[in-house]
Amino acid sequence: MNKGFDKETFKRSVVDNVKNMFRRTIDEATPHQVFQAVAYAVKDVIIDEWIATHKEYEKKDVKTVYYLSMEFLMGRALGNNIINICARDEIKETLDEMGFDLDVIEDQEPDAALGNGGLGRLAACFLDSLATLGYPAYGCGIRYRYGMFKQKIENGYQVEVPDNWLKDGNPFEIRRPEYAAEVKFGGFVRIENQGGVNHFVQDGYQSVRAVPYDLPVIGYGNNVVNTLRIWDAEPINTFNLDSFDRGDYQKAVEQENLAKTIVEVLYPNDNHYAGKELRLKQQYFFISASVQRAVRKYKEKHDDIRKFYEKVVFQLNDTHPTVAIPELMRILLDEEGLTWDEAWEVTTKTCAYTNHTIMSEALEKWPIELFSRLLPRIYQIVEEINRRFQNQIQTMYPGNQEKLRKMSIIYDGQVKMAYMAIAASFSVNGVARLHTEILKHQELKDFYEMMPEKFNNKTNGITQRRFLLHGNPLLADWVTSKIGDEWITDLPHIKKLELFAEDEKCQFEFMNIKYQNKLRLARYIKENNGIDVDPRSIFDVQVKRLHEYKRQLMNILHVMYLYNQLKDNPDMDMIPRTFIFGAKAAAGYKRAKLTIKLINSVADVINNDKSINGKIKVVFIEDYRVSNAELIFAAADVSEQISTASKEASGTSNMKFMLNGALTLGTMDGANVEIVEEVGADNAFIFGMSSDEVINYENNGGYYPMDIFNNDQEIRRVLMQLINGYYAPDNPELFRDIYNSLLNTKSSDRADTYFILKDFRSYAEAHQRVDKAYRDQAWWAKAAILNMANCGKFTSDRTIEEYVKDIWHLKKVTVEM
Ligand code: 4GP
Repeated sequence: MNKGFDKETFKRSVVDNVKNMFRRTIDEATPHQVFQAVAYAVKDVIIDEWIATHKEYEKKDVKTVYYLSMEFLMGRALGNNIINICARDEIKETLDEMGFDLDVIEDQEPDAALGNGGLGRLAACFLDSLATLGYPAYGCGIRYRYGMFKQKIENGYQVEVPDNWLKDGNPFEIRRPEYAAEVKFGGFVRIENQGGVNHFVQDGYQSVRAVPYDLPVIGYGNNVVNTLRIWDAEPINTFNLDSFDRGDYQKAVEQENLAKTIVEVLYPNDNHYAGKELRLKQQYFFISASVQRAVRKYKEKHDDIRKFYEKVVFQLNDTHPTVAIPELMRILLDEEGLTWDEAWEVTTKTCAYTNHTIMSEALEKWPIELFSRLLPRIYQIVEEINRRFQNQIQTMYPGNQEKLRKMSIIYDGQVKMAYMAIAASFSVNGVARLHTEILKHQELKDFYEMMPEKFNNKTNGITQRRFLLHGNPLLADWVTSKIGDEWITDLPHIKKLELFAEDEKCQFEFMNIKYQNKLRLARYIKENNGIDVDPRSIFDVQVKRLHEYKRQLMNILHVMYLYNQLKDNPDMDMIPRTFIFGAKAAAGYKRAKLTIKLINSVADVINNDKSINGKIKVVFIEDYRVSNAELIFAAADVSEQISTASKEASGTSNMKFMLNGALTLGTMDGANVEIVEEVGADNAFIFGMSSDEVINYENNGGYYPMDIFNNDQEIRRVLMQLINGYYAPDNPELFRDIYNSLLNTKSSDRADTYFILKDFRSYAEAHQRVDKAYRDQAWWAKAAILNMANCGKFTSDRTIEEYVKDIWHLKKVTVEM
């Protein structure tokens, strides 16, 4: 209940907005226009709280975290904002009276897809939790003109369509030209001696004007509104005749182009580094603007820049924002006149770094040539950071050349961003217990040995406000009816559901709600895919970015195997299963895209085979994104979390499924380990090699998948179907690359790098356990309720409290209205 909400004011506001913005009466407005009008009306409701929050921050002179991230995968704002101002019922009713359906209006909003996957969505969940807990925070990122591409499936193939999310404007954003900053690229560094002191001046550069747009991040029911600040680029001086006259024509054009291209598009890579010059420009662009602004803001109230870290902490979301380190050094040295030691002390007390992946292809390494050409002054500073860091290594490990070679920030013609992040941060964290242990003892072993005190774990979390309260209203209401609504801001309260796990009536209610949600998803699938799915079948779901290590391939190979069994024995006793996939592949990731084609080809054959009586259906949901994810989690029975053990840093969809009462079918990887610890191995389906086993094989050159091919007829049959045209009659060679990746030892990679065949039998056996378990509906309902009851640990509220306590040291603020 929102006490301040007034129906009549809101109605008037919506009607007036339609008039003022579109010169239409409300009954003439299109659904999209109504969406805009409603969004502006909601903005009216929160604007005073937004102002009040920042007044309070200033009054209290609070310490603030700046969450620096190339990605914020926010999804839609309207529905979430309405939930967080606690006015969902009121606004729904008001709109009903006006003849509009809130769900339809929400559907008009494009997703803000300024992120790829886990890392970007985590940032969005963190912002929600920070505001809800009342901590002073800014998210700082880029206002990409085009976000994550929209995925179309044409003839089974992924086609990327530009995501022009801003084409109708963004009702919630506010442009803040008063905070614009200049960001410089290229040129050279000149040393100017003024009164015996050397000054470093960048000359001959190109520059752009960074202009921030602020988006409100609303805390749940607490009047706190934080800010996500995303930077747009504009030319410094719009292209004009002045510069033409001065003979600067070329430069003026270039600066205009730079401004246009720099924020044009999000790189669509997940767990992978693209190494493109423009990407480094994007990084420095938003970092320089954010750091400059943070310093300026600090100086408005404080005289002593050497105490900057008392009021500011920068959290680096992976290595993408690591140039914040030399950029802060630059400002402190060149603009604030600090000595190196003073500047270093401030910087190393301000910056903290989170690692999100051990995938080696994700490690950012910039060629010196590129880095120094683009950021000449920053490069000088990195060299000095490296020189001093090398000295430190030599002092600790005298004469150990190996250490120097392995740990240098600059080595082999490259700048290694992760090493700089570790050397200069006061905190280095992984995102699940197992992941942090692997960082400490494998990937970053040398660094951990040298600076163990920096390393810590922060197991990821998710916001229950979006992923249960908003995404699954039926189940959310049911939970509240049983245990009250404290879980909304204190998820561990959900433990009380345990009392109901054995209660037959509750089990029945739970299963009925799940069924309603499956119907809702079935309707979505029918509308979007034209496929009929049976809501009484088991909904077995794998939704996440497409990546070899996540092993969607193992999933579809298993579907092929199951289908073979059914073909041989049409009367086979099995509970009908709907295998649901959703995944975008990076635009340049060939094998991932071929895997999407394979899934769709298998779907085509199986879904059209009448002889199996609909016992298996395969659905590839087009354009998996935050908004349809909410429908998918609500409807899932089985959550596929099947990465090769040791490869998935944490995973967060595993937590969203659990929150919605799905059972995990997974490996002991990432946060699955902690999920199983909370809910008990009996209430999950665990299979496959452990991370130790995987790492062992890797250290010893892998294994021989050919042995499996030779000895296991059923697996061989599935693999042969990849190359005999079974699923591609027109082009039997179509899936040859996938076949080769699993078996061919000639290819430069190890065959079956991700141990798909090695884990296959154990995976198939786990699927049998699922089938058997589902037959006992009472058992299943109980296990599902227990999953919900034990997901308290996985709220991002808990994660944020840990960051605050161990790393950020912020104080909670209350905002009275
Ligand atoms: C992801 C990890 O792959 C995932 O396990 C983790 O849950 C998530 O970050 C949030 O920490 N990494 C990326 C990436 O998205 O691009 O490296």
